[in-house]
Parts: sequence; C-alpha cells; structure tokens
Amino acid sequence: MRTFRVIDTHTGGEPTRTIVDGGPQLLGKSIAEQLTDMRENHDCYRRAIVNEPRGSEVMVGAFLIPACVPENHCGIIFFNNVGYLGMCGHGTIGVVATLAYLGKLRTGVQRFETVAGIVSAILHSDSSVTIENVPSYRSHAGFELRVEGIGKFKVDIAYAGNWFCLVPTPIGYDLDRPVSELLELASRILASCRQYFPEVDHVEFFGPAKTDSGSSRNFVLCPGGMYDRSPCGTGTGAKLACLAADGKLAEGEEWVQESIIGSTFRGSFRWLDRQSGHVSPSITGRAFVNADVKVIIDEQDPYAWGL
Ligand code: PYC
Repeated sequence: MRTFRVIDTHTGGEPTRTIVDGGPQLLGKSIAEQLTDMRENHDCYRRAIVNEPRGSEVMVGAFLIPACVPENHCGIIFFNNVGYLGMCGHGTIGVVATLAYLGKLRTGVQRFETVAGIVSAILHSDSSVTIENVPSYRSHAGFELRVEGIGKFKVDIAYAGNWFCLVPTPIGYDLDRPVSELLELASRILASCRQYFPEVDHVEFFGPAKTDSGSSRNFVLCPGGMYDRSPCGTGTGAKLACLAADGKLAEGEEWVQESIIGSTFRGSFRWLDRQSGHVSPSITGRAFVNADVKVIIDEQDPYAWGL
C-alpha cells in the first residue's frame, strides 16, 4: 500500500489538488526537464489524483518541486485530466493558500517557477492572493474564423501562460444558455481554431457583467473539455493583454472579471513593452482549503492510479 498527501483548495469554485508529500522524485536540472520526467515516467501520479474515481474532469493538479534557483519558493507543475498546463492562475492562488495552511509560506512576495516562467505571488492580510503572471501578449487581432454550421466571426489569439482563442461576442449565444450548449459551441470553435493555431487549447467567451462592480463575465473551455468555474487566471491575463493592445484599459486600471458561476478575479496590467504589446498581468482572487487528504494506492485496486 502506497500513500501520499494532497491538499484540496478551490479558487472561485475551481478546484486545485496539490501533492505536498510523497510525490515522485523527478530527475532534471530545469523545470522543463522535470516535466519531461514526470510526463514520461510518473504520469500515474497525475492520473491518480485528477482522474476518476478519485478526481474529476474539472480538477487541476499541482505538484510542488524544489526551486532550481534558491531565491524562488518552489517549482509548480500543473496538470489536468488530459495532460500538463504551462501555467494556471487559479491553481497558483490555490497553491499559495495551501502553503499558508501548511505554515510553509514565507512572508512577502514569493516567486514560483512554472513551466511557462516565473510567477510571483503575495498573500494579503484578508487571505486574498495577487499573482503576477508571465509576460502576456495578443498574437492575432480580429482573426476571421469560419466554423462549419455557425459562420464567420472575428477572434483574438493571446498568450498568458496558456494559449487562448478569445471570442468577443459569442455569436448569437448569451452566457445564460445551458452550459452544455456553451461547451459544445466552444469545442467546435476550438477545433476550427486549432487548424490555424495548433497551440491554442482554451476558448474564452465574453458577455456583459452580471453585477454593477463587474467589468465582464466569461466562460472558459479548458483543454480537458471541461469549463473553468473561476474566471480563469491565465484567461483573465489573456483578456488584459487584448484590452491593453486595444487601448481599452489603462495601465494599473482595475478590470473585474466575473466567471460563469459569478465568482470574480480583479485584474490589472503593467506594460513590459508597448511596441510588442507585452504586458505583465496581475490577478487577485481567493482560495479556500477544503480537504487535507491521505491518498491510498492499493495495488489490488485496478483503478488505484485512475481511469
Ligand atoms: O486559472 O489559469 C487558470 C486556469 C487554467 C485552466 C484552468 N484554470
């Protein structure tokens, strides 16, 4: 019988399950090399904690590894039901809450190594967390996408640690439609978009905010075919990069992104390079710890390592 420890959090409704003890010893000098080792030799840990019967398709996992550079707090490898994520905003907020719960968070701004680059985070006295994401930018503006049976419409393609297809107006769909319909539409858009931009693995719809304090509401399709319950940290970063490029939001101005379930992230950006449109997005949200679990791998259980 093998055991390891995970801490569950949710950030605006979106879960993160962090392996804090008993995970694999990864080989490699950089996080990229360690990701390769995890993917090729220890993928069973990913499947065990995010896939059924222990996990679910909405679960995002995080594995904490020692920092390659001593000043950084630690490295984080994020994963989901179908593979690995370059970065995860709600997940980073969840990891900070987890480290605080364990009493392992140092004070002040902490730097985390992710596959996409360095992300800094600070835990505030009200337990909210602000993360500063990797450099983010819009690569294509108003790209005309044709989707069989739906028609032609314009989308933006942007990077914020993950690649997004941003659909400004969900083509005759409002976000109050049943989630199953939004999922189907977003999946069809993703399939079309990937013919031109194979790197894109998230689709984001935008609609008007539901509350007076909100700037906009979104719906985000994630790579595993499920939708983000939170406003998606990297998705909000991608939106901020587009708003910056369009001159629709000023540096430092606040953008309140509502999720499909009504949870919110507060965002703003700092210019890194106006010419190339690179920004540094900041996202503030709050995560709650909701389980501290001993995972049991019973070698007699055919599904111990997940379906
Ligand atoms: O918050 O960046 C995020 C995220 C990516 C996928 C699910 N959540």
